[in-house]
Amino acid sequence: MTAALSSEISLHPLLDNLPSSASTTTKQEEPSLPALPITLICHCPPSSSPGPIKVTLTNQILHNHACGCSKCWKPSGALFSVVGVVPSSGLSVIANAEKLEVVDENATIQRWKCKECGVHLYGRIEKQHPFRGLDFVHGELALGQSGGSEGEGENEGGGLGEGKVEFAAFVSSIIEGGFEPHAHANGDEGKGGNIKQVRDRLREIFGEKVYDCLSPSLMDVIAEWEGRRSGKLKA
Ligand code: GSH
Repeated sequence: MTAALSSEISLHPLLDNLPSSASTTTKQEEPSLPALPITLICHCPPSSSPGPIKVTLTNQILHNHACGCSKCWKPSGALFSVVGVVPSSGLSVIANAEKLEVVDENATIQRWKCKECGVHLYGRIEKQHPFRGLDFVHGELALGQSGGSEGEGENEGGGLGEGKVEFAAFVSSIIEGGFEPHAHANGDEGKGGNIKQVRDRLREIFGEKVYDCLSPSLMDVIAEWEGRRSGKLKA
């Protein structure tokens, strides 16, 4: 049974049609890996001049998760971004790099977006950080290519690497991004719906793995790195 989420609300095209507890289904355990290299393509039309930005990945995308934060790129109408990681060493911009610009130079993650269509091609951490050396990418930008499942709403194939979205992060952040958390007083929940509906549906998909920051194991990695850096933990 699916939690009642207003049909006007899209979590993300890759999540909207997933069955409950998707991470435990057979499909999720038998992912179809896309052929390498994976090519990520921005949303500029192929016929545009100079054409879309293209980025290749020589590694599969790992650890895809849904992120509700206001900084990560979300497809039009979606409340969440789907983000995965690849080694920075395997990522190359192969077409129209001149259209890339950093969204916010002060952010920890330098997110490189297309100046024309706004799609984020990759995010990179340049400063000292436990995740330095990994790039953050949106595998859906590869959908429709070899191994892809474009338009099926399936949580597999395409550029999603291991083929599953593992958890939901920064859920409360969708509110600061403009999602109305409360039902309106007149009983009409309106376009925003409410945050409980969203959390209920996320729990159906991810079980307990629905968080307001990163997952506990990733938060532990960051905290341990900080503890060693500050000297509060032994080097
Ligand atoms: N509530 C904030 C928002 O929605 O803007 C959370 C932002 C945030 O901390 N995002 C996480 C992060 O690691 C997940 S992507 N940010 C680092 C950065 O954006 O550079």
